Amino acid sequence: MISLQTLANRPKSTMQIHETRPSNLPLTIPTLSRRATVKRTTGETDIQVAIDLDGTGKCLVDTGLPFLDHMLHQLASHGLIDLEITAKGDLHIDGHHTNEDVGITLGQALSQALGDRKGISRFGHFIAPLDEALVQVTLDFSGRPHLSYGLEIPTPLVGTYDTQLVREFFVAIVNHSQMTLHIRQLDGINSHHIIEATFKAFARAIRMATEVDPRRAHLIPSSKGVI
Ligand SMILES: [Mn+2]
Repeated sequence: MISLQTLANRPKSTMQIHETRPSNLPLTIPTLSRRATVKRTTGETDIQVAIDLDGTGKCLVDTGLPFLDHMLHQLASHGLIDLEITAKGDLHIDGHHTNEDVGITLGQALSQALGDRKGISRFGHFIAPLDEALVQVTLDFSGRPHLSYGLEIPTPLVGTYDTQLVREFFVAIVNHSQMTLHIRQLDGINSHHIIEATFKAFARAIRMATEVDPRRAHLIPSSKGVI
């Protein structure tokens, strides 16, 4: 059996990703630039998303849907993702198109920022509590879009936000980032708490899945060699 001391004394040959960092870059800028900007304009909405997966949680979002903005702040803050989103949508009809198209554009930006998925952990999971609410999120940047949605939100509205839009948002982001996503509500009474716990768990699961695994930093994390 290998002792912990033996492991600690091993040469750190697997940490090459740090050693290949150009010396003129400050330490806060990762070797891999995992940023993307996507602009999407339709007859219904005009959306721009800028994302940096190696951010610090800076968030500047204005979608016209205040509760969605609040959730996107959770995503940035707990995912350590820098996020800038502006959306101008047909809110005179309702929030449906804007909510969905923010999900689509964010999914596209996430996919672009990840590129060929080389070096990432790929899988992520988290269980987040928010007071009485408890939500489990499990995801895989598999290249195969799938959503299992297990939330039972007890009220039709949170503030002015239609709670049916939560599922629509995740459908959009799953399809356009090609992610497998399972959301399970383990507990919860309050609608705001249930949705916010979901976004917190989603953020932490994304953070886990997008972290670079130094043991295979230059490899695509699939036995097939491609995602
Ligand atoms: Mn809140």
